[in-house]
Amino acid sequence: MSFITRGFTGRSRERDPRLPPGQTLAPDWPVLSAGPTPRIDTDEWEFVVRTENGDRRWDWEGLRALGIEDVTVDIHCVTHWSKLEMPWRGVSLDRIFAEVESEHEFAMVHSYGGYTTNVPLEDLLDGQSWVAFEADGEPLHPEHGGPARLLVPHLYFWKSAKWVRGITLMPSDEPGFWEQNGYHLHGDPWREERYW
Ligand SMILES: Nc1nc2c(c(=O)[nH]1)N[C@H]1C(S)=C(S)[C@@H](COP(=O)(O)O)O[C@H]1N2
Ligand SMILES: [Mo]
Repeated sequence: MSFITRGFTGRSRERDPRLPPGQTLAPDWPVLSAGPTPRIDTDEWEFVVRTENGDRRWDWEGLRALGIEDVTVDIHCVTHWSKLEMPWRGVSLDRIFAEVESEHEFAMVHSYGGYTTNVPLEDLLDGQSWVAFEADGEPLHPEHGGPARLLVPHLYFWKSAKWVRGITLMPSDEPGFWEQNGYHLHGDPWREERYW
């Protein structure tokens, strides 16, 4: 009997199992940007994948034509806030990389404004990341990375580059902007890969 009682009281204090260690729920959606918000018109927007074999380029309509997906995911910021079950719309990186030939296995993600972040290709493919242009049922606000940002929800949110403009594939892993400033090279929230 004492086992059942203990289990019952324990449960009421239990953390939401969807929250990684050290995270708490955000009441709203904070804005975290290292610099000013760039304004990019979708008429001028382009997305470029650069490899050892050259560049592959999509404009706004061309990228969307690859196929738009609706996904509902949890996001986790290294500054300890999370948002659960957020609806997003975007194009899977699987669809983009289906049109790219490369031997390289590491990606540097580039943003309008100069931000960069590194992600191994194995964390971008197989339904794990998107070029996203809607969240919470609305076009992405410029402060949140509109017109388009990367979405890699299984890694800390600094990997989800706002105002994304392309990806360069590399033969080995190299640190991006925050990674050069002490953030972890990989950034798995379930292993608390925050800093290094
Ligand atoms: N281009 C760019 N992307 C970025 C950042 C940035 O400063 N510039 N900040 C990162 C960090 S540290 C976080 S936590 C999230 C914040 O996204 P949000 O402002 O939409 O919440 O964007 C990430 N992507
Ligand atoms: Mo962050």
